[in-house]
Amino acid sequence: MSRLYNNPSVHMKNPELVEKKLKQMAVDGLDRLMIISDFDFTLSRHKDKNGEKCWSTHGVFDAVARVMNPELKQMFDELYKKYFSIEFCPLMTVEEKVPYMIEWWDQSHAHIVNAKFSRETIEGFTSNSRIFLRERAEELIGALSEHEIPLIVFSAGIGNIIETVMKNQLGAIPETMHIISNLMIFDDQDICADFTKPLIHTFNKNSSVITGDQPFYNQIVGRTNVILMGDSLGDIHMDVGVEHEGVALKIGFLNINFDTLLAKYLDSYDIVLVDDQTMEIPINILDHLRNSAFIGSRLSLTCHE
Ligand code: MG7
Ligand code: MG
Repeated sequence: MSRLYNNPSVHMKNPELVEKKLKQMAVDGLDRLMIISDFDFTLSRHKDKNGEKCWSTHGVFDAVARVMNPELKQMFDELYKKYFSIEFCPLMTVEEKVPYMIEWWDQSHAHIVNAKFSRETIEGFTSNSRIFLRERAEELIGALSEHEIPLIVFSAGIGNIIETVMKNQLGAIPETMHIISNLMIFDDQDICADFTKPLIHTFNKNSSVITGDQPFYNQIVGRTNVILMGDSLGDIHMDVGVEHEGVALKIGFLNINFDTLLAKYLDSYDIVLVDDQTMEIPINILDHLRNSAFIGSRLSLTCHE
């Protein structure tokens, strides 16, 4: 098991607690497990192999605007400049950030709707976008599907774009994967005319935005344990309200501002992966849970802090 953690990107505040959670999950077995994951910069890469920044799902519209409507690009840039620093500000509280996030998403979506982009344009730009699944994400998603472990992708990005990326890069979306996100609504001319409500932004990713009867309810009922993955501090409550009374193991990808954010991430996430563009650790954990279903082995961890 030390192999899992003998990795310089892994940081843990409380390795004993991680060990305890893993043990419980191993005892309970894979049929009690589900995964809840963020998409942008969690399932998708933050940087490519050359160290160049990748895009979020909203970033597709920066590219569309750059080509089709430079004035709109200017407006998106101004919004980004103003609000991104608030989203990741280490000094502001979540409560202080929320109204700004609503402003950002509302304005951005209104600009997209006003520009009347077609489905074809959006899908075309998505297929040529710099959104790439993390290294070994395909392998992880394949293993989850093979073991019928539900994967709930919970994103404040744009669900239609996630779907296109998944279809392009995985071939198809497994039956055990479900996307909860902001969706574009197209009119009868296939023009993007609105976004679904309630709006999902960085800091309201919890049961308050999961409305109605979810079609995947049957798949997650009885799944008492959760592995949660995110790259923002707003991702740590994604399991709140999802009925599970067992263990939640939270894995945080810290992509930026390592020095100022690491302490906060260590307080919020069980395992923090610093500047790691791979799904190696989640895969190792899943492998471990699979194997220990037979062995019930004692886990020994070495960590780097
Ligand atoms: N994000 C949120 N919004 C925008 C936008 O209008 N443009 C760009 N380029 N990025 C945006 O998964 C959600 C992530 O997407 C970013 C409205 C935020 O930084 C957020 O973390
Ligand atoms: Mg994210």
